[in-house]
Amino acid sequence: GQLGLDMREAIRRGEFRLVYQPVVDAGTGGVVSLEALMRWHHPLQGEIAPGDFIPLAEETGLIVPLGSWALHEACREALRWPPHVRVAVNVSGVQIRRDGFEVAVLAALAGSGLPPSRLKLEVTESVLMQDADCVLACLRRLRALGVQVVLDDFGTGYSSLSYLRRFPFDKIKIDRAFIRDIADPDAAAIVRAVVGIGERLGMGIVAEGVETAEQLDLVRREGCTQVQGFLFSRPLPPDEARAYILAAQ
Ligand code: G
Ligand code: G
Ligand code: MN
Ligand code: NA
Repeated sequence: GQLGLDMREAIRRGEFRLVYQPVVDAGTGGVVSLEALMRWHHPLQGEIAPGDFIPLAEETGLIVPLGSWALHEACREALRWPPHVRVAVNVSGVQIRRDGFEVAVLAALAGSGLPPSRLKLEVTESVLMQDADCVLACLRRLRALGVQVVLDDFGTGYSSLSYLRRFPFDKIKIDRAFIRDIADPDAAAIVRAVVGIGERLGMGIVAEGVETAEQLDLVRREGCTQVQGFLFSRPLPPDEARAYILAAQ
């Protein structure tokens, strides 16, 4: 379709931007990292959300250059933040299964000068489902360099627990559907169980989609270690994100 054709040109014209959403320590309230989220500023259609162009980019293969661009851009931006603050980049399955993914990550780090320990990669379990051996080996090598690997959208797939055994994730991000419903004792019980699994496996738990003070109180009580959501901030353009970090210190 037209959007797919537009996308190739759009990369070249710089129509893609990253916005950054803070992730906060559940205990101290300090900013620990920011998640980079892609936006497309289309000249005619205005801002297009990733849900509408990432699947297309995956079909056309453009997710590979687009994903490399995002890695470079996010690493470059993170260098402007205090050194304890990490940047998280979402990685698509198509992108990670292609040869050259590891090289692209290393190039983004080397090109920006960002230490590997300041980069987090967010992957969903679907990333690990096909060609899993090669993907896992690559993620293990990156992790050995200090790059953190986060399991995103946890609880939405159908075989999550087996992946927890196959890869030493640094963190598990509980899908926001569970946080939305956390006032419901059943949803809270699931969050508590995931926190327990995380503790036994040495993986911290991030609660995403925290929108209210009540939800924050409940995810804290259930033992989530980090929180993210509109209660703290929407995803912000680079300058506003930097100001947020500095103001929160
Ligand atoms: O920001 P928003 O809620 O619209 O993001 C919707 C989805 O798009 C999320 O699941 C997010 O992981 C995905 N997404 C956002 N930015 C990127 C990106 O840079 N790469 C990939 N692969 N996915 C992204
Ligand atoms: O799938 P992934 O976790 O990468 O998606 C992140 C998406 O979640 C972003 O598009 C972001 O805009 C969205 N998001 C972040 N915080 C909140 C929130 O508090 N409520 C809702 N509804 N969406 C959120
Ligand atoms: Mn994510
Ligand atoms: Na998520």
